[in-house]
Amino acid sequence: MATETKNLHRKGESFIPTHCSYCGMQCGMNIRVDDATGNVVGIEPRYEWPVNQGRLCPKGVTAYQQVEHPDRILRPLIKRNGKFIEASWEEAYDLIERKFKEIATKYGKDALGVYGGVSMTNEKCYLVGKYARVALGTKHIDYNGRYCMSSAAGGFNATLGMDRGSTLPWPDLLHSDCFFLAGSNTAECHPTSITWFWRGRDRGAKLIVADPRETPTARIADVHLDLKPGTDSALANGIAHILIKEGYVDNEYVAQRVNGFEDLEKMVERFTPEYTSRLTGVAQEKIIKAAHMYGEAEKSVVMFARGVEQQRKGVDNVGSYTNLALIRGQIGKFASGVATFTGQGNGQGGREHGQKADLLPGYRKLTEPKAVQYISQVWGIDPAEMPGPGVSAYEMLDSIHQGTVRAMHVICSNPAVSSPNAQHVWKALEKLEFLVVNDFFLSETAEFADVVLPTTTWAEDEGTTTNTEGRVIKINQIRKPAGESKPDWQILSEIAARMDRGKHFEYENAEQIFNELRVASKGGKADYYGITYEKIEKQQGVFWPCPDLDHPGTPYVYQDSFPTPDGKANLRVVDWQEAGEIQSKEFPEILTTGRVVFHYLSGNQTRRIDFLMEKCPEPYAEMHPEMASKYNLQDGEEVELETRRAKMKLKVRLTKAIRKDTVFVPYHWGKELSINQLTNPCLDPVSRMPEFKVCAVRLRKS
Ligand SMILES: Nc1nc2c(c(=O)[nH]1)N[C@H]1C(S)=C(S)[C@@H](COP(=O)(O)OP(=O)(O)OC[C@H]3O[C@@H](n4cnc5c(=O)[nH]c(N)nc54)[C@H](O)[C@@H]3O)O[C@H]1N2
Ligand SMILES: Nc1nc2c(c(=O)[nH]1)N[C@H]1C(S)=C(S)[C@@H](COP(=O)(O)OP(=O)(O)OC[C@H]3O[C@@H](n4cnc5c(=O)[nH]c(N)nc54)[C@H](O)[C@@H]3O)O[C@H]1N2
Ligand code: SF4
Ligand SMILES: [Mo]
Repeated sequence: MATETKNLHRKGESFIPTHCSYCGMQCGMNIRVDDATGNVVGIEPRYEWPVNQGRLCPKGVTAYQQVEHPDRILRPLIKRNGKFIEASWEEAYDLIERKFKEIATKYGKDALGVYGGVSMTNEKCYLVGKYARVALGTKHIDYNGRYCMSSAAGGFNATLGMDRGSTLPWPDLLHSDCFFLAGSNTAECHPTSITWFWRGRDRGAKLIVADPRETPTARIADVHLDLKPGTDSALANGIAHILIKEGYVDNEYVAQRVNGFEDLEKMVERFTPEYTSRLTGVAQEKIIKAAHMYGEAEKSVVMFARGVEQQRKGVDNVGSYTNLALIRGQIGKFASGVATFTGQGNGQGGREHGQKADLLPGYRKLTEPKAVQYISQVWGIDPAEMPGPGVSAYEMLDSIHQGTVRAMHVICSNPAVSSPNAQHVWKALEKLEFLVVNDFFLSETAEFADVVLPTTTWAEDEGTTTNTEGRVIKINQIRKPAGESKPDWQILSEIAARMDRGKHFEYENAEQIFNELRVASKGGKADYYGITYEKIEKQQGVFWPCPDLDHPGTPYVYQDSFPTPDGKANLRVVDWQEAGEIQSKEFPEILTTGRVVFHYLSGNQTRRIDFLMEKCPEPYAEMHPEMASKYNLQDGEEVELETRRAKMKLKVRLTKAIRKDTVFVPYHWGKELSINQLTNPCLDPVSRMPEFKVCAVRLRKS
């Protein structure tokens, strides 16, 4: 446990420093604990923490209310005759052992699937990968980050040679001259970041926002590029065209550090402002103004999020925007570069250490024999036993329909709400012969389960996460686990023992797992070997890569070269392509989905917090009054939205802050309120990211 400090404001209380349970900002906060009961009673921001400097958002200030919440699952649940009955851990484990062994014997080990998540610490995420491959022996493992960071990962790997979400530490933003934000609603989704832009603007920095909606983020922009959903690579190519034509290219940087400039120059030749405007729907003057603003800035940062990534061409979009920073010579320098906003709390670390279908710890590839050899030795198994690469999250759920995966263990995710084409996914979950879910609140996915295992919340265990900057930080244990709940690492280790693999999972605490992870990541791209719990505490976090104990960590990556075979970055030269589904006579409008400030992801955590539900109780269809009048709809009336997959009813919310051809619906609700019933499971060919951000929809007054 971390050092406690007495709360000077309230007698009988202590403060324990930790970080928020929600987004990738991982804001620093102190949890208030009642000394007499040991219960969590409140939260206060940490002023000394460099990323949020005393600020928290509405989710952050209420995060503590999860810990003592009456909805917590306190004992294992087993479904009998369609109803959950409380059971002992032994009973639950007996059943899991019997079913997993039966199914593996009958259909092979690959019939077992593991579906992980990155609201967990690095220690737990690492162990989920090891559990799938060593305890269950299956190749079928993937995780919810597939729907989140996979296109950023694919784009950065291809252009920069490595997948670290940010090339610079956040406090640098204070010194940047221009921010180019694409598909990020920072004000609602990474609220404590927006102040970095406000403070920048106070000293004259410019803000450019590319978003089909005039979000609270776009409202403060110097230029708002209100593009049609699905046209990002066209917009980025159009900006590159102007930068090249008007002499904004850093020729020296490009000559020394970048491949593919001539090809890019040739390809973007046709992306004149006129052509770009026609494709994207953004006025030519705005495109030109944005290009000049970005081109003239000495220190600029291109930043993006799911708006550009959750598309069939998410990887291309990431590459096309990264091109801008590369031709301007911005990457690897102070207060400039490129960054994607990490979504979930440990969206960065959780994708580095082997939860992904094709990756082993430290970003090692399962397809590389040397990597398999090394990790097998760390895990104490024969390399021949290591399962090969599996398939992506949506494909794994889909494969249940083919009988490929027959049992599944979902750990820290709610795919019944978060997956595209949700009704198809519900049928798959129903079809499973056996489903185990680890969660602390009964989720829509857990309702399909045969066994639900109660886990601890983030406040009841310790470990590390890696924030949006790439800074590895420490989550501290605040109180003892509620009821009979256990940390995920302990549950997985105990099931491993039941699967006769206990000797590979002998851990007494999270730190032992971290020490194994350090060794497993050693020599990989995401090298954590030099990071220890003490060092994190001493240095306010440690940026990876950190290859040895004397190494201070790496706040700035790519200062001298890129981790590619020739040390140079590769421009992504891609023409623009249509979205997977485009408007037609039958489905004439565009549907896009995303978030609101008051809810988090599938909503399983935030729909239980009174304050947040009062602020935003249900989903709605946000549209322009001109679109509404076409369908004779008024504010507050019910509209039926229908896509090729399903239809549902929602209340209309009118706003002029959205394109006239686009409907926006937040996705934080399940069952009949789930907009994912309508979304398109069309996948990016590289990242296997579904196209949550664009599909064709029709409206009917209901
Ligand atoms: N309040 C809140 N905060 C969160 C979360 C949450 O659920 N709630 N979740 C966290 C997680 S896991 C994530 S991944 C992040 C997500 O953070 P963001 O990516 O910022 O959030 P989204 O609302 O998904 O999408 C951002 C914007 O993309 C725009 N957009 C839609 N289509 C397009 C397009 O084709 N091109 C462009 N350029 N923009 C488009 C939308 O209008 C939206 O404003 O937030 C994190 N923070
Ligand atoms: N239409 C549409 N769909 C989307 C998106 C979109 O923009 N539009 N965005 C996608 C994105 S970016 C994301 S990240 C996904 C998220 O999708 P999900 O992963 O399904 O969403 P969460 O609500 O985070 O689910 C996490 C679950 O784990 C539980 N949990 C939290 N911490 C722990 C823990 O430590 N251990 C265990 N065992 N359980 C824990 C929570 O209670 C919750 O039930 O949704 C995706 N789906
Ligand atoms: S910005 Fe993210 S990390 Fe910070 S308080 Fe809000 S949800 Fe938590
Ligand atoms: Mo996400």
